[in-house]
Amino acid sequence: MTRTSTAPAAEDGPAGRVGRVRRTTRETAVDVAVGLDGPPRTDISTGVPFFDHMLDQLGRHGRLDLRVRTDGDLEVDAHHTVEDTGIALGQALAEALGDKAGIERFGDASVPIDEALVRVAIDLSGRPYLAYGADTPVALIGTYETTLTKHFFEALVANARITLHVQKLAGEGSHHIQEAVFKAVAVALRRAVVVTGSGIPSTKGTL
Ligand SMILES: [Mn+2]
Repeated sequence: MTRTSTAPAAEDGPAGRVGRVRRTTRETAVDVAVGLDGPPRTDISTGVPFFDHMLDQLGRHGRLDLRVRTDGDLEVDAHHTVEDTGIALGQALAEALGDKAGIERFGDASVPIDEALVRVAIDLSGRPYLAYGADTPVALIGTYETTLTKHFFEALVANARITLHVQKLAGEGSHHIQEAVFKAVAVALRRAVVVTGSGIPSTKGTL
């Protein structure tokens, strides 16, 4: 079956450093627009309610202009929808970051939600690497499989070409743990993309 694109994610596109990716396969049609310089707003629709909730947290706490429209084969399960959204968002982030001139490059954040505490460190390094240690006590939140979150970040990291460490330091509630992951990634990313200088922040001269 061929997927048809839904309405474009961004009629009035984001300003400043922006990336937009439209990606259609036999399994999904994804339209992602991301702006690193605001204005902060989110418009998310993937057909997977818990995933929408998490992407909304990513956008809000990252102070991103984030639009996501994914029309996926949910009749199979949410796997392709989550993974392909991660691929497109990673590509859009890479596009928005451009040559990375002047950015802070590194960012970290520790985010608690009640009993849950998650620490995240990011390097906008040009090299994809994910270290993910945030397992959850239960495998399902609603109909969302919590292992999909790691798949999402694998896809995002590979396509944005960033190094991402995610560590759960404490947590009992699976919803809290997963939400703390997305919020911590958001805050760490916000800190890493900030423009504080002018040159490329690498002794190699490129990132
Ligand atoms: Mn929540």
